[in-house]
Amino acid sequence: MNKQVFSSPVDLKKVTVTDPFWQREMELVRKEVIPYQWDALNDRVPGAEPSWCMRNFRVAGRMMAEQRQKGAAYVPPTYTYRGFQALPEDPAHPEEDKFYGFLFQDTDFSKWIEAVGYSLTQHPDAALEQIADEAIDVVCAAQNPDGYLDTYYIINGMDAAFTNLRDHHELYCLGHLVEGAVAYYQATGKDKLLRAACRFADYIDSRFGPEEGKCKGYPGHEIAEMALIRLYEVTGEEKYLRLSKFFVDQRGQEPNYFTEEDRIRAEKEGRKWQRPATGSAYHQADKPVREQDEAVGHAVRAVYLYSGMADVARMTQDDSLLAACDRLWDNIVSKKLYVTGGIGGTHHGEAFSYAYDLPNDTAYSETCAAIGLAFFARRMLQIKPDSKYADVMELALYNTVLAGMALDGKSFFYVNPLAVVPDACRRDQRLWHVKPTRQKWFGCACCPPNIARIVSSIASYAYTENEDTLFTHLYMGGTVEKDFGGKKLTMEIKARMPWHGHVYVTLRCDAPVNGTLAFRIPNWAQDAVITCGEKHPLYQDGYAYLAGEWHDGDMITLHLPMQVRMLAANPAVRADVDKVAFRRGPVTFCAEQADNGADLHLLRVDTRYIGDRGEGIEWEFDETTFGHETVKLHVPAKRLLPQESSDLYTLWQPPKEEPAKLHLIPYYAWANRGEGEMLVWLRRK
Ligand code: FUB
Ligand code: ZN
Repeated sequence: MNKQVFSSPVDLKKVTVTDPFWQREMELVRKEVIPYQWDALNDRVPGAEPSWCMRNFRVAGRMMAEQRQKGAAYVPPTYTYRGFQALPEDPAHPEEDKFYGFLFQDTDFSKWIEAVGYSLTQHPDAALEQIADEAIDVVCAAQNPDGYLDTYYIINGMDAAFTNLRDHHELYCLGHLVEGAVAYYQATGKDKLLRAACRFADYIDSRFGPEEGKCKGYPGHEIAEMALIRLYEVTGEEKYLRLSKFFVDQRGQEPNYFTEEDRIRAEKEGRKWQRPATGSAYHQADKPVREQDEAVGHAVRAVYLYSGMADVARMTQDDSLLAACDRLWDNIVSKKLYVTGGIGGTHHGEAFSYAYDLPNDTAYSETCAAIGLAFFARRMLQIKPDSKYADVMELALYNTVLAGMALDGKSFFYVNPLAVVPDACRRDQRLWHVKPTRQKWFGCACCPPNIARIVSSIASYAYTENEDTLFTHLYMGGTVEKDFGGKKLTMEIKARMPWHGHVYVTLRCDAPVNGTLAFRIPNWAQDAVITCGEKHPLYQDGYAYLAGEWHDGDMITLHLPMQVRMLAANPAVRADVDKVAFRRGPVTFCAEQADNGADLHLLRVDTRYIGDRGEGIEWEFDETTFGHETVKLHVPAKRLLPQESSDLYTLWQPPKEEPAKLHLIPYYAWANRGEGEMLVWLRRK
């Protein structure tokens, strides 16, 4: 491992994002998603499933106040299990002192406050900050005196805390709380929530660890691993790094913690115990992490774990852990990644399927999983600046992550299929997880707030830095400041990604500055050209390094050609044999009924007229269809004509086809013009 090249995301306060594409997305989060989410957290969205989140914090806060008042006389509740998702018997009259919602409902707040933090960094807003401060007061009032903070157990009975680490998300709640608290602290300098998060982490640290008498368990849903590293980075407290490393190292060791925990619970509950047939693979705990080489189980959990592993590998310079990360990365990218940057082939367990099983219509491809893949990619980039990570990060971001949110920011996809026939989604139980239109909100609202937090912090995926290098991984218009040995250099970037491949960088500094600027050459940009006066770049692992002395007004120009590319999948992907998909730059395209009529399956791409560099495909910039600039493709095709007889089966005859054009739009923009069919992989002639 070469520590010299390690890097960290730039401080969001040192960045501005002004390019039309990302600014539009960030403004949607700021103006639509954050306020809407706040209403959702407070159960004020008519017709939407209540979140119960802030209500649970208030109930727990009342219990804490009662505890303080009664002192030793306070009798805490004895634990009652009320289901993975507790709902009131009469929705109009929830009981005063009960916990409702999914048992990880607290994280709705944590993700909201995290997005608020990032948004405030770019766009100060006193009114929003006041709402956030008041929300933080409510949350902090719910914290146990010992630091514990998960309202599910505080309300339902603390005696059962940590008895079901596998399913009950306590450490997941810790992780999200930490992420939210750090973001809010970094944005505002206010540390009330950060202190609460530290107290919760300290309490967990006092209960978990290698020392005798401490619990040897680890998160059933990962995220604490990477969150604790963030807490370590912001506080400098080594104990958080040690705890994160403990969770990573402990995972999958024998005797298997989750299996034992389940056996003990069964004994207590008087239930007959059977070893789970699937082992602990769903939770990535079937083997110690350093022995894992296949991405398995719940996809969000998996990529959150791998992100934490990458963080620990970097912090402790652990080569064996990094090697495991690399194996898992390669496994995902070479066998389990959708052409849209999504992951998770099956809705059973919201999980990775086996190698090359990437069905299009029954795909799960959860929005959160694509977000987690971007987390993993950014962390690998922090260890090794290799464009192979950034290429996948970019693919996930521009396609599945953005598809998760409607173009007006008011509705969301949880599942991101690559083939949709709306009627089939209603009639066929195998497709019930697939929605042909975005939903207002979800009882299990993991995805929308996750989109809010990644979009509003997009600059921390675009730029990372170390002492002497500023890395640009994604191109977006705006500015970024870098301190090189006490001297400030600002890059002013003009870019119009993902539609235009020209990037213009102007450097600003008061006095000459020495340092290295590294620019990613995307895998889609064949024959990229970089010009920078007399300086010549050195190329390594997909980055162009420009080093030396910089002066005010120096310019760097990147030309990243964006041909339309017609892609085929490895023939081992049964679902995509004899089909093609289209990309231009980092954007994957799809066909929608709105442009092509119904029965998309009758259209075939006529590949005879398409060249290696996309010759034969017409494309145009289009500002009208979606109200912002996009690109449309027009692909030569044939349409199968209806059969004359109504028989189900007839003797085969050469198909009767008429010439047609397939009109394609960016995948992220699908389902914004009403309900209709959609296809990413198209049959080919
Ligand atoms: O379990 C918490 C979140 O809910 C997961 O990350 C999502 O996949 C959804 O199951
Ligand atoms: Zn989700």
